[in-house]
Amino acid sequence: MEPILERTVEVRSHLGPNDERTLADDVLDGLTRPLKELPPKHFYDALGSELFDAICELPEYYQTRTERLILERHAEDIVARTAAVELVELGSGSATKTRVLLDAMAQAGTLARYVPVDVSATTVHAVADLFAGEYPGMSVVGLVADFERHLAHLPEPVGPRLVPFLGGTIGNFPPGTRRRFLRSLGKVLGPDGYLLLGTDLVKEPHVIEAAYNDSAGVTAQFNLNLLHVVNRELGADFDVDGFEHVAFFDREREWIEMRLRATEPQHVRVAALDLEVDFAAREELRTEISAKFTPERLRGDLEAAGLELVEMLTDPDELFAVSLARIA
Ligand code: SAH
Ligand code: AVI
Repeated sequence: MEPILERTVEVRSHLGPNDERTLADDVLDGLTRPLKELPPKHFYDALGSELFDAICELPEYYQTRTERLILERHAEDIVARTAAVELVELGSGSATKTRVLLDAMAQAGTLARYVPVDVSATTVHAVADLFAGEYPGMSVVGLVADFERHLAHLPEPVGPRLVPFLGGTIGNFPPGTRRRFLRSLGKVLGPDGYLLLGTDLVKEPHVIEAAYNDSAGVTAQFNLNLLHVVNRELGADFDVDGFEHVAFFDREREWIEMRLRATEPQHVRVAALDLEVDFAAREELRTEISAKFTPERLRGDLEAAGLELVEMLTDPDELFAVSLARIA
């Protein structure tokens, strides 16, 4: 007789209908500063998540295919070394590369549970439904949550944990916050867990800049979508056509900056905040930094966060790295 496999699928939301993912606070703080700025987590409404998936397919955006290649080469070893029975994935998005890890765990017979965590409700629901159907015997607990605020709501471990944080998303934190965030992962990992961290590597600036200035203009749409999000969620009246996409590599800080530049002076009202904001002609709003790593930068960040670099895996062209780390 076939064994009866117990599996459950559940999605828990820690972002209520009126929780604009801290958007109101971030807009108030960010648009009243001398250098205007908004954090990148607000890109990811349903359209923003779709646009990010389209970016991952672009010829210029080498990150996704390279990270997948590294995972394909090493998934079996990673699973054997970590003895993981569950994946707790931060910023999972549509989790296409995660399948490589889930397949390796299923093959090893250790796969018990998948916990995708993302601010994008649409992607968490879609991934939970899709993966539950594809991996019989695996439980799924999806968390619609902000990984900067809601890590305490993760379910108790069911055994050794692997925590993938892929795509280079760690590079989207400013340096101080990045180390603080990595430190907060210690509790999530526990004594026998491992972090699996994807980082984009420092390389020729023109290669990096091309990845954020693609010829099809998808990254520009992704960047500009942030203004649509603020218009819709906070009743703002940004004239989106009056802004242009800017992305450049800061060689000193070794990070990409994405900005939105007002082509002409623009007065914006944010109704929900009773806020009026002026943009001068050519004034810029910073929307994202995307830090690129050297092995030293990576080791330094991990050490400062109380983590130990166990192994750094890279591709033959050293474009991207996937690293295993655990509590020091
Ligand atoms: N891991 C996927 C997606 C990377 S895109 C990949 O490698 O392709 C970054 C993802 O992180 C998006 O899905 C976005 O919604 C999510 N994200 C960004 N900031 C977040 C936050 N503060 N909390 C939870 N998820 C966040
Ligand atoms: C999610 N994150 C790692 C992407 C990056 O490359 O920094 C987001 C992105 N921004 C523009 N293109 C892609």
